[in-house]
Amino acid sequence: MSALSLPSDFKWGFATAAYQIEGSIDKDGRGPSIWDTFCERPKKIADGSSGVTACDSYNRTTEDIALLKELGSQAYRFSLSWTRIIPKGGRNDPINQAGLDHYIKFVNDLLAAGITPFITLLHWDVPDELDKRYGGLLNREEFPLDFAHYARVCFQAMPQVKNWITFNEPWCSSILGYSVGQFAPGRTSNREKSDVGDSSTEPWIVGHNLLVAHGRAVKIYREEFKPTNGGEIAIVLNGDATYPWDPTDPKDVEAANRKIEFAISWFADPIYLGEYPASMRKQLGDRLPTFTDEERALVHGSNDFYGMNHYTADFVKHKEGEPAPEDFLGNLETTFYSKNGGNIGQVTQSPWLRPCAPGFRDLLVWLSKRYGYPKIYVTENGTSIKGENDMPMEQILEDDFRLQYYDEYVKAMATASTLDGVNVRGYFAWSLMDNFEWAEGYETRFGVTYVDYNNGQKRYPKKSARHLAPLFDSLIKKE
Ligand code: PNW
Repeated sequence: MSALSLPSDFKWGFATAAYQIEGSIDKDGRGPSIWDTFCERPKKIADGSSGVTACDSYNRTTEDIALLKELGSQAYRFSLSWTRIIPKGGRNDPINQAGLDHYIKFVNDLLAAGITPFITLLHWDVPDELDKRYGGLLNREEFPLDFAHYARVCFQAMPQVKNWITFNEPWCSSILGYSVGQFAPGRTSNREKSDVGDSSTEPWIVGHNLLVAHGRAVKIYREEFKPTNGGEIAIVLNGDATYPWDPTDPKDVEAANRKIEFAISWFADPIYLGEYPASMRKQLGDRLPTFTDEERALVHGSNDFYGMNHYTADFVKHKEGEPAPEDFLGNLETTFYSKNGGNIGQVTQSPWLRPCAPGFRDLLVWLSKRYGYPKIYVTENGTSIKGENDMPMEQILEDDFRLQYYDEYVKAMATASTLDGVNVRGYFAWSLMDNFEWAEGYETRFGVTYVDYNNGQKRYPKKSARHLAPLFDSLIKKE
């Protein structure tokens, strides 16, 4: 066990996102995002809630920084609310200095506390005005140009920030926002959920536009800011580890690989290899956009590091016959049990999440092999707990299930670093505190810190919060 280690310059900390924690949606001139309007629609959020107050972090930056310090966090990954900085979002729309000043101060306060900021430019809260003006993420010309302008405003205002992330999880924005309709803006072919949307085409267009917008922002950073400020920039991708349902069936083995291609390589292949995966082109044909030469040049080679969000694993069973037009998995199904009675992991509060730490090591190796052993920052990892929200507070604070999840996942990552040559250099636990868990509202808690929503958003660190500092201290090599 003591043979496991992480590199001496390894950084760890906690992660959050603006809409999930900030609240104060009208303060200091902030404009509405697609999540504000989505939450107002009936039956979109499980508990009928929204980010109106959330954890009130907009008004508690000092308290949040003190919490990070107390827990030993060396770095903090958070996102900016685009509509605080440019309330309407567009490149010809006014900049809101009050919103920008808020983040400049926050960054300076973090640095003064010795905490390294990792900034996500967009964690799903697209300006609502851009959605209404030209279809938001669906617009291949306008959206990348507006995003690139917003990115430039942020780079310019915060030269002291050396770690930038363009987008969080384009898979979720595309598939959950434009195929399943479970996330904003809620478009889908399912007419019980939405009057508008086409699940067979829109998610692939949105994914393409996010890649191009990412590429545009990276080009600006590298040409206009990196030479003087230094610093790095990348996109964050999510994806599960996979195992074949029947390891002796070559079709299940292939399907398990194809599931990762449809989730991760959809974005990572264009970035590292310059083209969409062959498996996706084969299934989707011309529903998957084709890169123009200009677009390809923007996207290919556009990551300074690999940003990895990872939570779970699945067994994968291939499907026979033609996939449905709205299929986004790659003509396969996922299961919790394998043919031989294997169980992927214990249930949590999140239907899609079951802990399986060996999968973390396996996926780190898979990614490293396919993309040439890039530097990896794990930008999210964590778990909910079945029934946690219904427990008395004393019991919530004793979150041994979460503590064990972190212990096993961090050790699996250290194993990949020590034994497999994986170049992992940073880790962020999701999340610093319980927060607005999107379509699940506040019923699902992912925090290492309990937030008492009924008593002024007061924060109470859970047991898991105090486990990470000694754990990383035992693994990170001393100079
Ligand atoms: C991530 N899935 O979302 C997000 O980046 C966070 O904002 C979120 O709070 C966290 O994970 C926990 O959910 C995901 O259905 C949401 O596979 C859904 C899925 C994956 C990631």
